[in-house]
Amino acid sequence: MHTFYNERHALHHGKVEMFRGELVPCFEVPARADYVLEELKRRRLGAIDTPAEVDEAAMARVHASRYLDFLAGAWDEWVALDPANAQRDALPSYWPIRSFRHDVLPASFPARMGLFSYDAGTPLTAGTWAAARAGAGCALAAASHVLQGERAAFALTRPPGHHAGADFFGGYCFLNNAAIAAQALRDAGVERVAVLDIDYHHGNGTQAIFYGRADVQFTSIHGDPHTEYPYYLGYADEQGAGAGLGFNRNLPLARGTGFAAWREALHSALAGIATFKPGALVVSLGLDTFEGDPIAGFKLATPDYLRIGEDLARAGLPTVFVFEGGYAVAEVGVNAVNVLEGFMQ
Ligand code: SP5
Ligand code: ZN
Repeated sequence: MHTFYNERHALHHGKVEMFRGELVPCFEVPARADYVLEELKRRRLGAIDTPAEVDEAAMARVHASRYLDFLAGAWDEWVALDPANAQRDALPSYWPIRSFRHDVLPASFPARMGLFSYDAGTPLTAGTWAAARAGAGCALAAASHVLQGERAAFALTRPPGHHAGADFFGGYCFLNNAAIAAQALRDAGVERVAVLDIDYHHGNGTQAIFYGRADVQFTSIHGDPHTEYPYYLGYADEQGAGAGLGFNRNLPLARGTGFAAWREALHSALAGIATFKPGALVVSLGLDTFEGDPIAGFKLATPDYLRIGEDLARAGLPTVFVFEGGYAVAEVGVNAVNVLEGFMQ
């Protein structure tokens, strides 16, 4: 399987995230991608290419222009607040909930930062924009590769993407790589695209982007939002809205779920995808379902990821894999490549 990778991912390297009143070291670190890259090479999974510049127009098909403009200038605005900020990650402190206005763009940078985000765990750094754009470019290149007739391709991207919505960042995500890939497949003429999200956390950004649409079906298997991040979305009764009713499917599972029950959910998800008869599949490939993950609660073991790849291959669809979460850094490479190798067998 072909991999699309850009070393510029490492330009995004947050120092700290807010957790229970403390700034703690980031879980989403550059070494995650390094481990995956190393394992891809070690097991000779296939060619690894770095795409040329990202297609801006393809990004703008998913994200609001005022959000993209904000991201492009955010670091400079942060540093302009105080030159000492150059040494600190940018984190939001204010959010416009419910009765607040969302149609204003305050002049204040911290106010705009809150308008475009939903948690204090997603630091924006000097290289975030460059890294996120390079990642979106990898997702687009993987989609193109599949459009050219390849069975599958892998976008090895970070920061991850599935928590990012049309106009917000959060959950370590800024640009929704999977959604950008899915939209690119649609725009290239694939009539129906399925997105399957197997990250431990509900893909709230991807769901929100496609919630009103019948042409992109979204299915997610994740920790029950009653107890797990992102808490406010990902419940089973979210089935889509308007034309999109029936094209969104959430399969929340209790914290502590092991592979047997998880795999049943996967088979149910794949049955629903088959009914949709998509022309292509985008997999949001999070590996934080692993038993050793420091911030998640499922109990999947390393060999289970081979079975996941085999099950996904049985769907028989042109497939774009997009890297998402997975924070057991030393194991994330083996687990990710197990899925890809299982798929190719
Ligand atoms: C892409 C992705 O997987 N994003 C996940 C974002 C999760 N953010 C909340 C993390 C909470 C960290 N909890 C630390 C527990 C330490 N024992
Ligand atoms: Zn996750």
